[in-house]
Amino acid sequence: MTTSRHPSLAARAAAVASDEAIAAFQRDGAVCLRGLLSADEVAVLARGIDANLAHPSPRALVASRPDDPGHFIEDFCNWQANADYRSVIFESPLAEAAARLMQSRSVRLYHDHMLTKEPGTRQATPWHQDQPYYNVDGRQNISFWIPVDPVRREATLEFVAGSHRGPWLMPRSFMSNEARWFPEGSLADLPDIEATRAQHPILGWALEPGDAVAFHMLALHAAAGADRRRRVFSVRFLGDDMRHAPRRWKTSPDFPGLADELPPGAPLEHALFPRLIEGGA
Ligand SMILES: O=C(O)CCC(=O)C(=O)O
Repeated sequence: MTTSRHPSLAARAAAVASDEAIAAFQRDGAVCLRGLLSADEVAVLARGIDANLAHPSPRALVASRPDDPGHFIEDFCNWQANADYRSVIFESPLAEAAARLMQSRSVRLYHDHMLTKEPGTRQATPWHQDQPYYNVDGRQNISFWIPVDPVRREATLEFVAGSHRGPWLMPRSFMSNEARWFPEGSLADLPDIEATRAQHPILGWALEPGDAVAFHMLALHAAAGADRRRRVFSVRFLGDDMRHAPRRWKTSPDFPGLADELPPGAPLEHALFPRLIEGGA
């Protein structure tokens, strides 16, 4: 399945995902795109997040402790059930911006991920890379972190510039710090970035609704807790060279049964991962 694209989307994406932004994404693994979404698109997305919060899926999880004065909730893979998510994923310039930044002819949806921190949430999102949690291999990939509430510099998503060049580092569970994905010892552990912040080229931007931060799935990133409400939609796309990499363990998110349908190394040609822009694999 490939969706038809409105001609204006390419021009909107080119205005924001400029040549400078492409160079920054390729160099740093993360870039801030100001005003990528319109006020109407942000309103649709906020409505989608509120509906998702009111009716979380069975995949939702609480990522804060019971004694946290706030609340951190995540949910995954809801685009098929949530019409507002679909509208923003399929009808906004996100896919065109993804193609430009990834330098990819094709763009395929990977999944959506909602992350809301209620006011007073102490729980930080620890430093991590996303790709080691996933069932995909390849370099042409991208996530957009899209807040629908203003986010101050102190509470924003931060990145270690250049970390998207690798290596892969040990993914651990956010709250219990367990190595659930790769066997203990099989990947190097992350350095203690918080303890040595001055030694790392850390990037982060205060954001207004409509802004989006685009980042590579290997970019090291983290976020503090939230003193104000912070509703975020992250959506992830795959480019030409991305391939299915089934794991022996449950990935996050999990795609139950997919390994029986798609062989290792195959393009993600499956109804779960619709192609938004044609070309390439
Ligand atoms: O929103 C957060 O706190 C973390 C976001 C994140 O890790 C992601 O979108 O991959």
